[in-house]
Amino acid sequence: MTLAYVALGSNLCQPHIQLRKAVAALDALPSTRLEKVSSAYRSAAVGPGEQPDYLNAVALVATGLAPTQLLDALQKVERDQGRIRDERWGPRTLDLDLLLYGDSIVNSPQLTIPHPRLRQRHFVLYPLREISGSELVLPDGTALEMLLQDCPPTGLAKTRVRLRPIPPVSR
Ligand code: ROI
Repeated sequence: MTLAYVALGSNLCQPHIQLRKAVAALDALPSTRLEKVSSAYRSAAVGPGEQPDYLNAVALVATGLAPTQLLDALQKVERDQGRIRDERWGPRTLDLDLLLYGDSIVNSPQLTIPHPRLRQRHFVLYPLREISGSELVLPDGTALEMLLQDCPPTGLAKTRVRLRPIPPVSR
């Protein structure tokens, strides 16, 4: 099993519902167990043009899937939740990005790990730190803490949106 971090984002069709469904879908992937989910964070859309605010989160999964198998599975979850791959920077019902896969570095035409835009996105770095702790080091040796120093959380708001079901009280 390999530990992998996945970023979740949505700004259409009730983002909190989209993220909640996606978290459940991650836990239901074959050979995969959901380990942790960050809080949901709200932020203005980064990138060109006007579009609704985003809700973002990061999940940690333990998976027996290979990186490309996990990518395929994530893209299927996106499609199942109505994602149409259209505009490059456009609004989306669900975006799932494979951020990190163990200590692997992957550079193939289909897949780049660590995710190429992870380093400059506050809406990824802060939820990532919430579940990884600040000691996380990327496979190239960059400390997460260094990236956070260059990326202030301006306009990023932690919400009280619940992304996982409340576990039943055990007696
Ligand atoms: N902006 C924010 N705040 N969150 C996202 O998930 C996000 N995703 C995108 C673009 C359009 C770059 N902007 C975003 O794909």
